[in-house]
Amino acid sequence: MGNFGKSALSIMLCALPLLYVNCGEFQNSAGFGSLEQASTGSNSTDQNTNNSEINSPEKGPQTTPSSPNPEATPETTPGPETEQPTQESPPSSTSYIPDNTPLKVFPGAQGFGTESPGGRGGEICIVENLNDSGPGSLRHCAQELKNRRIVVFRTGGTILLKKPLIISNPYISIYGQTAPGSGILVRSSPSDAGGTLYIKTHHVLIQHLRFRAGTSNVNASACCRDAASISSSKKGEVHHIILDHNSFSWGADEVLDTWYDVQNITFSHNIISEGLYDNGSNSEGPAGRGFLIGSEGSGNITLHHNLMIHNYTRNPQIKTSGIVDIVNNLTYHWTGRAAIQQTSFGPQKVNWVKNLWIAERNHADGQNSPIVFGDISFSGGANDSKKNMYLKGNIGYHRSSNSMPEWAGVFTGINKKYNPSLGYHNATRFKAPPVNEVEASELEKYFETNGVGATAPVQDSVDTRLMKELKTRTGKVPNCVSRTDRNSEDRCKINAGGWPTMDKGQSITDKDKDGIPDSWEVANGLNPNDPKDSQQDANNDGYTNFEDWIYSLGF
Ligand SMILES: [Ca+2]
Ligand SMILES: [Ca+2]
Ligand SMILES: [Ca+2]
Ligand SMILES: [Ca+2]
Repeated sequence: MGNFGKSALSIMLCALPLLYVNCGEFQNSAGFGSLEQASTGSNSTDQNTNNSEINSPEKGPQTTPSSPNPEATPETTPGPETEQPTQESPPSSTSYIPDNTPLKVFPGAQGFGTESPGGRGGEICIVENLNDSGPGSLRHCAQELKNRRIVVFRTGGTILLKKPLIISNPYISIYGQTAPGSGILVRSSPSDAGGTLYIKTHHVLIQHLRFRAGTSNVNASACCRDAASISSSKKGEVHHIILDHNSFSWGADEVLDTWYDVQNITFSHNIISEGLYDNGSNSEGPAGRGFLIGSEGSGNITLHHNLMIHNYTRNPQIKTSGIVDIVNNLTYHWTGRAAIQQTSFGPQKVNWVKNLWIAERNHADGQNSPIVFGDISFSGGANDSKKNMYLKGNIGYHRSSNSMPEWAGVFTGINKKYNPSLGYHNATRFKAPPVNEVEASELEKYFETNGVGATAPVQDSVDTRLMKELKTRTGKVPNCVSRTDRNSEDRCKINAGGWPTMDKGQSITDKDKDGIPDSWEVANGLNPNDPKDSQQDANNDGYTNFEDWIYSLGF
């Protein structure tokens, strides 16, 4: 069975809610093909390092006997598909901007897929309560509505989902910065097994939302509990996704991932934090994984100016067969591997440009040492190929300055520095849209100055803590609840500072419900009693009046 079939099989199986347990078992199976295991066939080298990452599935020798075919299994799955994807709806008739617009999804957007209209020109859908579903809920606007749509918030607070939020209808922009009070946090239910957000369609923009999964009390089901996952079950259905200025945390599989054939995606200015380490309900063992980009068929993906913090491993892990442009991302504090490039789905084209990895002060967290894997751990396997990584200006534990060779931070096994004669590095950058760069050494300052994560309307207490921990070089990978007390405590309440208090705030006045507040309409020559004018373009710059308003907010 080819890779296509393998992935499709596992997706189909894991898509069935009744087979959650099987998903966990699959996760525990192999197919993770690190170079050292591929060459030695055992984890003895790992054991010699007293390294607890031997329990991590990405190192994968611990196959589960009940798994029917270890090689048929990716280490992650896109999670439950509790609803069938709907047919793509035609763009709303109110839309005047063609799909093939060269206009960026927002002014200044950079990276693959940012030439997208998102929900531009669509119906304004107002979230005015914190309910799981029903009129006025986020689920109604994001999941149930089929039209091209723009989602705005008239309340702040925490939305406690009863089941995952699944966006499978295309052409949508969700603007968390419109929320009053503390803004919006989306949280998974402890009594549900799935992840928080799944994106399974095209032309999606999400800004300034917080997705924090948290622990699940459902046994053996945490395999798919990401804070957010972009995944497809069909070639060509998922593309043009832009996740900008969001905060993702407390996933039990990864915190954030892409899986299968997804294209033209940009992750910018997000915080990906605190993958839950010993999540208790996960049969596969310790996780704490950050950010995975996979798998076969996926490509044209940009990661720029993201902060990964307190994730045990995968900061990020690139496991695709297409171009991935990784620019100006900062990782602080990991305890297994920092970044990983893995060729198990075919030859790769990965640009690593001016990224920064900062080890925690003591270089250990009672679990592991980050030093033995390098700043970028290159794991090959059956699909090893030449010239599949471009390296420029990355700074980490092993490459502390730009006077060192570009590949100084790359390792190909435990304590095994990359030998340039292997020829994995490419002399030129793989073709990708331009991204404004700073030097890696300037990144911390850049984030302090410009902010990162969901900063609007205000940063929540989780991100405030994380930024302080970065600055002071403190903090831990959360190990919130031991396996024995899984059902008795909310581990994130114990070890990760607790769920933040999110104020509802005071809604703006928007009489005609066109998304723009009355005051701004009056001040800018629009009509606060005309619901149509927000989707027109008074200054003829291509962006609607609604977008002109929202980007005047400065977030
Ligand atoms: Ca996952
Ligand atoms: Ca209005
Ligand atoms: Ca109006
Ligand atoms: Ca305009």
